[in-house]
Amino acid sequence: MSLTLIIGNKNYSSWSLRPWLAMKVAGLAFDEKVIPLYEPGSREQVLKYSPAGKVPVLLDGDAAIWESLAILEYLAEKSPKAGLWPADPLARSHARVVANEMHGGFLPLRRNCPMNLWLPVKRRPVSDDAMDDVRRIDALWSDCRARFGQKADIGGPFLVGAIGAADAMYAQVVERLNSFGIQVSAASRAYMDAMMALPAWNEWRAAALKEPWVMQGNEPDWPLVRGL
Ligand SMILES: N[C@@H](CCC(=O)N[C@@H](CS)C(=O)NCC(=O)O)C(=O)O
Repeated sequence: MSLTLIIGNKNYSSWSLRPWLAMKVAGLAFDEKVIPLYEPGSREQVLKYSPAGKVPVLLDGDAAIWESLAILEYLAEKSPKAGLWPADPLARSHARVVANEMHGGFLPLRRNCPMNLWLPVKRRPVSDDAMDDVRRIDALWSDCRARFGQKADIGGPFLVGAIGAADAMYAQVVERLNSFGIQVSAASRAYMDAMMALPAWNEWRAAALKEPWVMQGNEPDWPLVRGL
């Protein structure tokens, strides 16, 4: 298959990070095309690839697949050896549960703490409903680690052992909690550290920091000097 992933700005596009990270950790070869979002003409460019007008979009030859979770499912079906979902049925169903909980939820956290890799981010109070989301995510991650972390046949420091689609779905939450300095339990922090130690994570981050686009209200907490 000849895959191209259409993504938004790496600094801001939390949905784009999901399939991008999954494809990198799964070792799937792909080309990428970055469309800077919320610029004049951005929407028209995205609409060339997806009628929904949103990124990410995966192109497989002439076919276009949009919606991050559908892209992950497509990749898992096309490349079963990539191990994006665990082989064990119970671990697999739990990975799908937590991925779906992320896909449809946590709106207050997503609104209140936008993804932004320029550190430190602008200080702002984190709302009570966003903190409710943080508590639920912290419990969900800790529960995953307690259920699957010790299983010798599954193994690995990620949500259901080895890295996969569930982790890809939460990658942007890891980034948000880290950049906003939000405290979580030791188990969740260890999970975040494992995610942020991935070479793919650092590849995305390094590319994000080189991007020239600055979204209003999401400037870093220091004067941004262009060209550095
Ligand atoms: N449910 C979609 C959400 C995609 C989404 O909201 N993408 C944002 C970027 S992170 C976007 O394309 N925004 C552009 C716009 O709304 O015009 C998914 O999972 O892929």
